[in-house]
Amino acid sequence: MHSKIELFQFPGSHFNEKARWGLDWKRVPHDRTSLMPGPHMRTMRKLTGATETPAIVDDGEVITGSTAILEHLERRFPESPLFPEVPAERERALSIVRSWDAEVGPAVRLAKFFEVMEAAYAVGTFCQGQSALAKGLYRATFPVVGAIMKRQMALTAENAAAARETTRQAFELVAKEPGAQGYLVGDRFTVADLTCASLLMPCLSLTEWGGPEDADTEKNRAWLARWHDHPGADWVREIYRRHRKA
Ligand SMILES: N[C@@H](CCC(=O)N[C@@H](CS)C(=O)NCC(=O)O)C(=O)O
Repeated sequence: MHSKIELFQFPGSHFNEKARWGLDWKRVPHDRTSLMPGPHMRTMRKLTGATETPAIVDDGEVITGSTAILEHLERRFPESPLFPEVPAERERALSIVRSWDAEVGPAVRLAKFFEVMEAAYAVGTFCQGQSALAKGLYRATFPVVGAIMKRQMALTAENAAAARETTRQAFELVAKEPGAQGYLVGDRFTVADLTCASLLMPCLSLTEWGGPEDADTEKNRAWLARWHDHPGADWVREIYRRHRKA
C-alpha cells in the first residue's frame, strides 16, 4: 500500500506548475505543502539536499525537478500518458522539454521578476495560503529577501532585455509550431505542450482555466498586457482550456 504522494511547491511558480499539472492530469491523489521563497531553503535542504522546488515524496522516495517528477509519474501511473510512444516523437518532445527547462523557464522568470518584483507582488504571489502573520513577516523582511533574489537571479536591465527576447521567441514558436490538432508533437497532448504552456504561464492570466493565482499589482497588469494579444498566447490559453482544468 503506497502512501499518498506529497508535493513541496511554490504555488505561483511555473516549474512547479508542471508538476501540479502532471499530478492533476493523471488524477493522482496527493498533498501539497506550499513554501515561501527564502524560508523554503531550510525545508528543501532537509528533504533533498538542495533548495530548488518542486520535489515530490512518493513512498519515501524523493524526486526533484519538474521533468524528473513527470517521468516518475509516467512510470507509476501509465494511464493518460504524457510521453509519446513513437521513439522519434518521444525524442522530439524531450528535446523541446529540455531546451525550455534550461532556457525559456529561467528567462520568463527573470524578465517578469525584473519588471514586477516589489513587496506587494511578493506577498500576493509567494504567500498564497499562508497565515496573516507569515504574510506580515514576509512583507517586513522583503527588502532582504528581494535583494538576495535580485543578486541570485542577476535581475539587471541587460539580462532582462535578453530574457524578454527569449520569451518573445518562445511565444513565436508556440504560435507557429503546433500541428493541425494544435499540439507540438504528434496529434495529442504531450509533455511538450504541458511544459511550454506551464513555462509561459507567468505571462498570462490563466486562473479561469486552473492556472495559479498571481498578485494583482499595477506592474503585473502591465507585464500581462505585454503578452495578452500575442498569437502564441492564444495557444497557451487553448491548451489550458482543453487540458488543465479537467
Ligand atoms: N530545472 C528545475 C528548475 C526549478 C526551479 O527553477 N525552481 C525555482 C522556482 S521556479 C526554485 O525553487 N527556486 C528557489 C531555489 O532554487 O532555491 C525544474 O525543472 O524543476
